[in-house]
Order: sequence, then structure tokens, then C-alpha cells
Amino acid sequence: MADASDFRSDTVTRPTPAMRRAMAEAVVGDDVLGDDPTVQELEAAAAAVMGKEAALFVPSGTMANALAVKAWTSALEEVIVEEKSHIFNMESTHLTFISRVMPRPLRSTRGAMDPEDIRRNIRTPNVHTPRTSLICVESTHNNWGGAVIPLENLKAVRRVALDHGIRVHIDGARIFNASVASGVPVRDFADQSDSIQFCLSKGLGAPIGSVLAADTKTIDLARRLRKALGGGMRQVGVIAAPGLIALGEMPARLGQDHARAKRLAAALAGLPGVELDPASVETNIILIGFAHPRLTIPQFLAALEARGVLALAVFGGIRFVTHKDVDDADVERAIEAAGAILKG
Ligand code: TLP
Repeated sequence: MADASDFRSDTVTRPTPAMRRAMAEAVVGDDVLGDDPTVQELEAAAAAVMGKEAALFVPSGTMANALAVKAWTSALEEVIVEEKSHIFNMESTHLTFISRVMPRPLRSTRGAMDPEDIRRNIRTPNVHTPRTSLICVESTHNNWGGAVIPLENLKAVRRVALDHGIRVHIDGARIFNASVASGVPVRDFADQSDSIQFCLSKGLGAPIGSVLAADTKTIDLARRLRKALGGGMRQVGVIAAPGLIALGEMPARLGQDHARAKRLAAALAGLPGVELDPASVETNIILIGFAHPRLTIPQFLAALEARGVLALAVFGGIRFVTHKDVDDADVERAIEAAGAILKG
């Protein structure tokens, strides 16, 4: 639907006119041979923002997470993940398929795992058991409705990891949303990790791409792993160029998305069938439970779509995500449509 108000994800954002111009004018080279200056500029800028030695531009958040897990682990090892995390649930099993490690999912409070629970679940290897080598943390947490993992929790997780010689990787697909919502600089979050990945192609609006940041040795290894997985890209400055704009200019506007999510959440929360505590909406993701006397989730989504509003069924609920390509009018349209359908 051409003029739909699309709340399915912030991945649907289209490149801005400035991004398209940057793509057209990008200076490029063969990045597999190390010749693309635009990619090098993006990687250097990302490493600086994250306070890491080096960074690697990759096609997707899934590949960035997969490379991090592969770089930090070996077979016969275990990785602690949060039970609703994207890396454990929605990345086509690369933990087992690519890295051949055992995931150990832990419960959490809104995505924040209890450091003492982590400590209890760390395993030392013997003839029966794997070695725990990595802890993965996700912030903001997608399936916990965009929850920000508090810096204090990350610090405590990091202390447990250091006590046991274990690495920490942050899936920071939306770490800039976490930073804007909490006022904590992204670098302070990144400081609590050995590696962090973030997505340029979600709320930041670039058409493609994520960046993995870590120490130089690990990024060198990740570069080889990226090639092995077929992710070595050639004149890729054409997509790094909009990534530079995404990184430099787009975090500043994420607060607008958060304000719109709060407005939408407050209105949805009062409607029949909607299970939502609007106070739980911290960033740009609204995750609602749905139990309507007359409508199923697919029926509600179809009725919304008929009124030009798109949302997504996820994890037994429904997700609305705000982003730069939905404005106040789209939010009002969604509120009006949901009200008419659910009250009618
Ligand atoms: N999430 C997508 C879908 O996969 C659900 C979305 O629409 O939200 N980490 C987190 C926390 C993510 O939310 C996602 C994408 C990824 C990693 C993977 O990024 P991509 O899609 O670039 O592989």
C-alpha cells in the first residue's frame, strides 16, 4: 500500500534525499582489497563513537552478531543469552549453525538479566559440561518492547564476566535509541562490552548495514569471517555513504520517535482488547498483548491494514514501531483506526 502508515518496524525507513545524494557521489574502491575510502571513513567514525579500536561494516545486524559470536567462541562452549533475545530467537540459529555453541537462555526483568543468575549459570568445563565463553546482552531489547538495559545492570554483568574471564557482546541494534532515552552516551554502554554491534538501517534510516566494533585483533578476525560467509563487498562505499549520514545526523532526531510512541501507547492502552502499560514504553517500540472478545490478532491486523495502518504480529502480541517515516498524522491515523475497529 503506497500511502500506508507503516508501523511494522523501523527497518522500513527509506533513505533521505541527502543519503541518496551521498550514494550517488560516494568515492569508492574495492573494499575487499581495503581500497574503499568511504567504508574506511565509516568504520573509523563508528569505532570512535563506540570507543573501540576498530570497526567492521557488514550487511546486517544478524551478520554482525554472528561474526561476534564466532570470533569469541569455539566448539564445546556455551553462550549465555536472554530468553527473548533476537540473537537466540530470530537469527536463524546461527549460534548452533555457524558457531556450534550451546545457547543457555536466562530469564530477565524487561531484558535485564540478573548478574547473580548469570554467575550461577556460568559453567566450568569438565568431561560432561561446556565452558561458558560469552554473554550476549541486547539493548534496546526488541521483544521486551524496546526496553533500555540500565547502565548499572550492564556494569554488574560486565563485572561477573571479568571475574570469570568471559566476554560480553552487546547486540546494540538500537543502542542509539537506548542512549537518547536514558541520556547515557553510547560509548558508556559500549565500554561495558568486548564487542558491540549497531544497525544503521533501523531508526537511523540508512538503507542497509550494521557495524561491529571491538579491538583491532577481533575485528581483523571478523573481517576474515565476514569473507568466509560471503559478506566481503566491493565498491560498497555507495552504501557506507548513507551510513555516515545515519551515524552522524540521525541519532539527534530519535527523541521524536520516542515521543510519538508514547502518544500512540497512551491512546492504545485504553482500548478494548489491548493489554499494555503505557509507562513501559521507553523508546520507539510498543508491544501489546491482545485479547479481544470478537477479534483475533490476524483479524485486527487485517482491519488495520484496510484502513491504511500496518503493524506486525510478534511473540504472541502485536508490535507498533515509530520511526522517521511516520509522523504525527500517521500516529493519529493509527489511533483513530484502532479505536474504530476495537470499539465497533
Ligand atoms: N530486527 C527486525 C526483525 O528481525 C524482527 C525488526 O524488525 O525489529 N538485533 C535486534 C535487536 C534486532 O531487532 C534485529 C532486527 C537484528 C538484531 C538483526 O538485524 P538485521 O535485520 O539487520 O539482520
